[in-house]
Amino acid sequence: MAEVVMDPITRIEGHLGARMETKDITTSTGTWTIVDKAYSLTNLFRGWEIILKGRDPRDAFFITQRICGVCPAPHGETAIQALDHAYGVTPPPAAVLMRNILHGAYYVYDHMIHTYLLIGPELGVLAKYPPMVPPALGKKGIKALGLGSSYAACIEMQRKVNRVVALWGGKFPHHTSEYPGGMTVKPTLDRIANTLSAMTELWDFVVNVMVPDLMAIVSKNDHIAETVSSLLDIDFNGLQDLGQTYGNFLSFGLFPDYNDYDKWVRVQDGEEGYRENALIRAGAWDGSPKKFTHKKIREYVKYSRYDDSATGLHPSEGVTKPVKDKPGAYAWMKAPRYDGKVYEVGPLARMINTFGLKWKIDVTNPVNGKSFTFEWNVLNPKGSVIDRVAARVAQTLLFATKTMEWAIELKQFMHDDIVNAKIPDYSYVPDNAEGMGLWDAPRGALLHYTKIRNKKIDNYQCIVPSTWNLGPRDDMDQPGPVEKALEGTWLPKLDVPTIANALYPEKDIDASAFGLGTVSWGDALAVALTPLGLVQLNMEGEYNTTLAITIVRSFDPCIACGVHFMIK
Ligand code: NFE
Repeated sequence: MAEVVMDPITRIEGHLGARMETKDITTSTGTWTIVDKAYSLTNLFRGWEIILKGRDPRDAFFITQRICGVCPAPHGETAIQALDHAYGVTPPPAAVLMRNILHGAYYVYDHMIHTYLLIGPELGVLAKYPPMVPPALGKKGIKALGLGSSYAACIEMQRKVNRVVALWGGKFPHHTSEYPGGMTVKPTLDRIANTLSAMTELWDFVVNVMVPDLMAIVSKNDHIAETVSSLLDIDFNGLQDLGQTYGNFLSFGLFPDYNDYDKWVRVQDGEEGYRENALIRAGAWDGSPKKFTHKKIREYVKYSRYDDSATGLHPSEGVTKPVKDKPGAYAWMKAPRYDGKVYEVGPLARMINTFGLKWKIDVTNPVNGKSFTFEWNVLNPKGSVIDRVAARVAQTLLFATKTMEWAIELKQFMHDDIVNAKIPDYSYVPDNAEGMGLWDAPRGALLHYTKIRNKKIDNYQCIVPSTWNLGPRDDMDQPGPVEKALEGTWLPKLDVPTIANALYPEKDIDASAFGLGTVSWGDALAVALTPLGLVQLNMEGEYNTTLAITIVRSFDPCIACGVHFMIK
């Protein structure tokens, strides 16, 4: 058994590492090193409780958006939903639509950035040089995908869609326009028109670039999987074999229907349900659809750097006592579980809970009448790298279309002043109250809980997507989703000449000519190689970790968000 450490894992948000214990398996084609046990190292403590405790409860909307520069908007939304709930107010139809438009546009930005800027280079790499294959295979004509031009175009598209978020948010990141029970912006014709024109361009990008890029990845993957399988005489399906978890998928729901907001709220009250009138449903899929209730959520800390008294608690009762040197603990995240089981959250969870294992997304751009159909059969019902990417692409298409539809629907409320529920006045804060916000951020199910005492925050808690996906083992010793996804992954051992040839297959390299024989393979080199979309090495440079790191990235980790925080 060897220990392989990937730390830092780059091209994600925050400070993540993974420690892997290996074992060797022998097949007819040779001996391979695979991951036996994996440990997700969330190397960050942030202490937001110190900032939030004793504050005006409304500040949570502004402050929690600073948890993360990637997903500020969902934290704002979830904080505001917790405040709506605590205030006992529901937003009027125009406010529900404007919130949906703001977050619909935000989602397009977020899923696009992951598809191209964060995991995109990997998918090109895998298509070009599947790392377990001898570099010689690379010379047999497997070509790069040429995703580079889409990568550059995505940066410009991102700018355009973030303008839409700012139209409704006042600014982005860290929008300012939501208020308990509603919005502080008005539905105006210029906002609606600008939204429609920008989203039409984005819709074209999704249909003409993003979906074809996904299909190109699929077809190259099929080709590689076939080649690898026949050359090595193994059963290998490529990206669909990589990164499976437990087959349990959790979502809280997203984009409520303004005509039926009660159904949305009842789930905040603890009722079991699907929020089926929302565009994305709540659910706890475990092979078949199951209703969701937040009452089944618990957090465990056996392997987390928190006092054991915090274990097994519902978020409304949680305690956080950090213990820096706790024996056996290896994470700053807690381990959230649903009904005692491990659930994956995120784009795939949303799609499966809403559409099952076969998706047919028929959309029509309401501005110009262009139609498009996206179809996908989930390739691995336990989850995989390619299914997660496909789910993001499907949602980008769906949400880009819906954002336009909501903007058109909003026109009927344009001359309406009712963008806020009735609360006594803008300075009103309830004396004592509790509220639960349940939303889905791009990386998955997001929960904020606020407890107000004497008009101040007495207790605030978040359970965020990356905590579900990247958290450590729980008290029952069940590995978290990413840990589970890593186990069984191939980690081919490489020597320096092999690495050199993998990097530059067109040249028959004498490694010493590059001075590679004398390079110290530290994390700096691993980091440097990663953005080039080439072979990724563990810190000692002995193992090729490209597959492992691709699996981790397919979850779109965010450690800044995921490190649990709590105020009491
Ligand atoms: Ni910081 Fe986030 C999202 C939230 S989560 S990116 O999406 O909430 O891990």
